[in-house]
Amino acid sequence: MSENLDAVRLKGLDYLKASFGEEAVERAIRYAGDFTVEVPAWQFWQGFGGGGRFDSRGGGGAARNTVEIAEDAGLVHRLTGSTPQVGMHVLWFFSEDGLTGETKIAHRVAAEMKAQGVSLGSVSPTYFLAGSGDGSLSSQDKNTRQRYIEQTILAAWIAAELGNGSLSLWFPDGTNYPGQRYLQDKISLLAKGLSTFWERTPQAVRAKLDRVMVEYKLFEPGTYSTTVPDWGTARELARIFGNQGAVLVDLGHHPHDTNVEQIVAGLIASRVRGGFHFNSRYAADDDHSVQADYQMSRLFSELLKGNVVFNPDPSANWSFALDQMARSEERIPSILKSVDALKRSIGRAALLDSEKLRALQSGQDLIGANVEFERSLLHSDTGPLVMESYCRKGLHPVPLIAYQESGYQKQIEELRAG
Ligand code: PSV
Repeated sequence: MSENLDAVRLKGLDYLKASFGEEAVERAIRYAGDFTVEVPAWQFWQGFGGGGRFDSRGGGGAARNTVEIAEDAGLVHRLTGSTPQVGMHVLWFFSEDGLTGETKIAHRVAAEMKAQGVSLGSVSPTYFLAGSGDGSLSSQDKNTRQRYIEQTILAAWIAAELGNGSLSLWFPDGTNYPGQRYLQDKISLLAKGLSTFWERTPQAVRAKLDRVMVEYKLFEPGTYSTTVPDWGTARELARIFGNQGAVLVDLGHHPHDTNVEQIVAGLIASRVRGGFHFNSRYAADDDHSVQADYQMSRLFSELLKGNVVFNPDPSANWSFALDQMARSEERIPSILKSVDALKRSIGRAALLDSEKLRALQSGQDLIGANVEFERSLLHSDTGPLVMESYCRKGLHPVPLIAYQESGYQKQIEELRAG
């Protein structure tokens, strides 16, 4: 098998060099190798149902607790060398009762991650568990709002002290029927709650935070209205946090066929800081693994063009995380597949001959520009250069195969059964 892989890698690289030139291929190998992405703790975990949301077929061996999540995340990072951080939800992973987060538990989980060679990444306060039926920060109940403000302050502290400095906010706030609530009340309360959170967060914590990301979602769980439905609303709310405010783009939160790269391009051009939750929206949400499709390459093309991936100034870079949770599949292969898809996509974007494209654009050669764009972003097979990027790190050229050959899946299925 590995001899065959070597042949595929080497012949594939020859083909790519002949098509795009040595320099472009080297750049693409470097970008594919250097690209890192945060993995979501919840993907490894058995506690949360998702994937065609409520599907529970298959996918044995899910982690039962944070120690096992750390083991799985550590393994994924050892196989890929590209997933050093793990995204966390306070009320899922740092709480006994799902209502209050505890710093003691956060410290313990951070140590569990460290023991496996990974660390805490972005932190989400978790606004969608018990008691948020009428919303979180937009609830009519003062105590509920208060509880979630406290929760957000705590999440900020954890993100600043134990995580990567990114606070990630997604609100399940919305309504099921017209008239259920005044929509203006909901958005005003939510904005007020965020302002109060920010005012009350100690300056030392605020200073250590890199960014506060506001995520939007067109639908769900509210079936009639969603309080933060689009990037514009998220942008307005992010202003509360000044230079630290950012918009989080989650691919699964748009209608099918939305031109998400147009949204991303607009945010970058307006110098709005950003973050990404990668997934595919086949489930009309964030449940499925990333697809290395044309759109994913186009997104990376905008990100590279905007210099928000490998910018030497880290604050200029967007933050990149996977957000997937499908119960119907084996968890670790699903993550490995996503990492591979992202690397293939950034590789395609890196192959683009931007000078040639510019010349075609200047000459208003619409079809010529489109053909040139598609040559790298749609038609190229970047698998061989992704393999090469792994080989250069001393890793197996295909982490998914290394995983399948390791016997780990069988081991966790037996060990964690029941
Ligand atoms: C909401 O659907 C979401 O996309 C948010 O990012 C949450 O943090 C994540 O999924 C997990 O439910």
